[in-house]
Amino acid sequence: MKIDTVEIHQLSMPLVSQFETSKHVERDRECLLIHVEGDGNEGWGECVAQRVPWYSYESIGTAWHVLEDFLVPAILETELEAPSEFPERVAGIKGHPMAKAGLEMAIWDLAGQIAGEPLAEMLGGERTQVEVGVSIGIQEDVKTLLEVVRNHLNEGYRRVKLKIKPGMDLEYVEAVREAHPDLALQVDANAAYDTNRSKIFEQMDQYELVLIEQPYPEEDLLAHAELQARVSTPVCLDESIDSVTMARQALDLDACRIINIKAGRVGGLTEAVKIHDLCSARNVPVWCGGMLETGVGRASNLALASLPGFTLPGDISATDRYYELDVAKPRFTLNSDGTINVPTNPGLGVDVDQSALEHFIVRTNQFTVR
Ligand code: NPQ
Ligand code: MG
Repeated sequence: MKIDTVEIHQLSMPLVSQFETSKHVERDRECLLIHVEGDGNEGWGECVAQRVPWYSYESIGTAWHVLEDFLVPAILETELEAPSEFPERVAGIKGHPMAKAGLEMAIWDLAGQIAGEPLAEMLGGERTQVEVGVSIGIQEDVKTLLEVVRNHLNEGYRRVKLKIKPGMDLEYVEAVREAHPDLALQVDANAAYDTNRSKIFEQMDQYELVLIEQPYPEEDLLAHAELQARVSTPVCLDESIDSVTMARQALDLDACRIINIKAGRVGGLTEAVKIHDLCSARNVPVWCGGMLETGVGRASNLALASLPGFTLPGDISATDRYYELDVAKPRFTLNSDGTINVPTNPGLGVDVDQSALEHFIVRTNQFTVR
């Protein structure tokens, strides 16, 4: 396939409710949508970098720059046999995994359109439905959190992840566990804890959580290994795992027993599948993380989560948990068994709604040959 046109759109989409983590509060999801054309077909991709680089060093601004100045020129008008060739094509450009993953996703979609094959099938997916859960931002008090949890359970979610931060942790977890003794419950600290604060996680063992996600700063694998040796709850890494190499080191160190896979964090679906394969070979459960994606990124997550090693529910909620109006059609809905259907149309299996898109565009740039 040969790509002759690339368009980058910066979007700003209002969230149904604000999302608060240990590091940042977001009210509007800003992201980049990438459109590629080639061989008479088109593909869409989503770059999950955010306006503010609180989750990782990438931002909308750095991704725009790296796409415009380095990534798009590296692939325009050159022959690509398969999307899996993309990572080696851009290997000379260090870092910036979210920028790379956004463009790679568009190339996967394009390849799927050309081949008439759904993304899930191209990646080796086996499920037609995937188990999902809901990620709940930090709430102002325990009472509010209990109401929010109750509402999501009424909607049909069967797994709940609570965002925590120092001072807003044990009391919240205890209250939710008390109200819902059998709920699949897990926590995510987004690297907010000091490494000498392991006591709080030792105390969490009594609440029988599915996992504790990224308690410590991402660079510190040893601190996570020390924690895993002290607690019986599995430690799960998110921010720390930016490649299959890092995943191997984390597992060798016993720094985690579960891995959250996000294609955006690791440079694309090709690398994400490699991490999945490594973990499957070692019997380490993985699950698909989320970045408050639009329907474009959500479709990609569903395809990825259909691979056999994704044995824990993903942070992939129904569209209406995040957006009143989305750029992609159809919207994703929750089935009564707490699953969402994996798209079956070619590529990502969703269409971008031009009028919705225009509603959210902040700026656009087009790159084309001749
Ligand atoms: C995580 N996601 O697992 C992330 C982090 C996160 C679903 O918990 C705007 C855009 C707000 C991206 C908040 C979930 C966000 C965001 C949190 C990503 O760590
Ligand atoms: Mg996380």
